[in-house]
Amino acid sequence: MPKSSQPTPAAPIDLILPCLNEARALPGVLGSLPPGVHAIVVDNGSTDSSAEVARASGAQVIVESRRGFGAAVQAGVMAATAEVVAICDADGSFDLAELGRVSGPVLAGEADLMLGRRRATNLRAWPVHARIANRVLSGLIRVRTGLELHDLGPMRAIRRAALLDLHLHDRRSGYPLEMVLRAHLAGLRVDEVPVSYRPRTGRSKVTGTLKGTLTAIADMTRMIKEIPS
Ligand SMILES: Nc1nc2c(ncn2[C@@H]2O[C@H](COP(=O)(O)OP(=O)(O)OP(=O)(O)O)[C@@H](O)[C@H]2O)c(=O)[nH]1
Ligand SMILES: [Mg+2]
Repeated sequence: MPKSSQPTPAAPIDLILPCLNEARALPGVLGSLPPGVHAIVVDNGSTDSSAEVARASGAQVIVESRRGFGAAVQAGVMAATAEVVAICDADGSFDLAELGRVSGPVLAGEADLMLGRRRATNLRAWPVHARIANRVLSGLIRVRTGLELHDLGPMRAIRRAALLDLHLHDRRSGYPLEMVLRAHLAGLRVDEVPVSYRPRTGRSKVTGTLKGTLTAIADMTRMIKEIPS
């Protein structure tokens, strides 16, 4: 058979799923993995059966005892081996059938850091205060960087080596913002593509709670001040 007619191997992507008590959501999330995507669930101290459910659904499970979104994602990055890593919440709020929109341009070398710009599928998906906070933050990022970003969404893709080279140090909810600002500073091509945002499965921990929202705002504000333009 001529070389060109051989089937192309599935694109090797490690999908990092930070997870804190998402046992209810995981079967749906892991049941919708696109072909060629290996799931790494990072159990961040869950007290429910997240780890068992994730294993039973075929995912690789690693444990990060240090609490925080950034700590969980970074542990997943360290455990990953694929050239391209994708990141996604484990709460069922994203449709993994759309992951290729985000990872495709990175695999094709057309973007270095691709973000999924969230488009709420209904009003319950994204509380108004979180939407407003996100819009203000995106505006600050546009002014600061000139990047045409409209969301700081958690569904992302980047080459693993490029992410490690950014030496991110936030381990809480400033991590996604630090990634964008440092990627821009490093000269990486940062872009966004629309993805659906659905109501999460299970109880809200961040955007639906006052403590979670305030912590996220504090972490992001610190990050904006800390990183040079
Ligand atoms: N909040 C929080 N989430 C974590 C942590 N570690 C891992 N996660 C996971 O990170 C992802 C994002 O957290 P979410 O709680 O969905 O945050 P959010 O989408 O801003 O807000 P809600 O969905 O309303 O809770 C989920 O998959 C969590 O399970 C942590 O320390 N705190
Ligand atoms: Mg969520």
